[in-house]
Amino acid sequence: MTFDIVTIFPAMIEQPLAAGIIGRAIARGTLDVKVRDLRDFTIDRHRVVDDVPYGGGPGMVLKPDPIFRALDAVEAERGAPLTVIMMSPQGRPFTQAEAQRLSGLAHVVLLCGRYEGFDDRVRERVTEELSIGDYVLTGGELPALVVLDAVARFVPGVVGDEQSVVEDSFSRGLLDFPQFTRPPEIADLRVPDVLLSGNHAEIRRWRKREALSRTLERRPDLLDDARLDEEERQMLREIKGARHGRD
Ligand code: J9Q
Repeated sequence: MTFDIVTIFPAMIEQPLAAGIIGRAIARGTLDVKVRDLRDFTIDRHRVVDDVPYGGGPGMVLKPDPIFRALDAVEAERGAPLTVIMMSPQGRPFTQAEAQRLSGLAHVVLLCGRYEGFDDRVRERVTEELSIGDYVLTGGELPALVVLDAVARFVPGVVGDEQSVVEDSFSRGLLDFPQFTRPPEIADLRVPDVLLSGNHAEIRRWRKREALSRTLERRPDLLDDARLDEEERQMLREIKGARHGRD
């Protein structure tokens, strides 16, 4: 899968992508990421990418023409039509389901905004507008990295253990169960006995119950859409019953 990322700060993208699982996938050629410096698509001496807003007001707006030229260049290389994703607080919420859907595409272009945003005419060339959450950032570079990371995990060969991607508990709509490793005791803190018992049926049930009670405690909203089996629905009733009147 190929990503083209259009930004005025290529270093913000390049350094993080060189590390870890994504870095290895790029080195192996499983992923191809091309970072495009928006200033390379200006045609004036000073490589200006922004301008004052029509109608006045604070801040600067990203000029449309360098973005149009950048998208023309990507289109010439990758072929039309492009999937162009604009990172913006006005976008639809980016979710795990969106990540999986986008991983089915051969190429994705990520546009990173800055300042007060893009000239609105850029939206003519945009196929999707995505937000990673309701907070104010200085630009779309970190959101673009978030989207790339979540999408790339679904590309075959990126994550070593294919099974872990599909079985990831968040993909099932629940929070993870707690994990432990050696030693069995540290500073008087013990690993739960069941995990040392070797009883795999018990361990599986304990993990289910922990994932359910954590989700109920911390993110009850997730339970509305979670895909639960009959055993999990029964456990959830028990957990709710045991908690009754305690909160
Ligand atoms: C470009 N705050 O915020 C949340 N999702 C995307 C964004 C964002 C921002 C500023 C610029 C994207």
